[in-house]
Amino acid sequence: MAASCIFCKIIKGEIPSMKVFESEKTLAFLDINPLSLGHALVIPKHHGATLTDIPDDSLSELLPVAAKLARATGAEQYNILQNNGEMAHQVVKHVHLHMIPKPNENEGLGISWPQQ
Ligand code: DGP
Repeated sequence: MAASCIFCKIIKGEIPSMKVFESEKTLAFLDINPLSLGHALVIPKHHGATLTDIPDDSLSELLPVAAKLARATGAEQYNILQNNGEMAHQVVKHVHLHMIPKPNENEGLGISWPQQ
């Protein structure tokens, strides 16, 4: 944990968030500035700024959780994005995957977030 990190504060419950998944090593919550309905962030509870700062056993959970959340939105198409460093447009210096669903044509989404 890093005292000044906004995502560590979310993990600790010091800042409110809309949590959509939690396990021992991973947390997912809705992005405060969503690019689409259901835009979620998947983060390791281990603090680290970029991928190389995170142990493999935490890193390896992130993509399966993002896929699980994508499935839960009902979206047939979605983006998974992950930025490392300011030149790569990373703003929050705690590793996170963006899961950004695209609405299905003429249907929208039928989001049903998974149980923890
Ligand atoms: P990035 O550019 O990849 O570092 O994106 C950081 C994302 O984090 C951005 O889409 C907005 C989101 N974000 C920043 N602060 C908060 C917050 O306090 N709560 C939530 N839910 N999301 C946040």
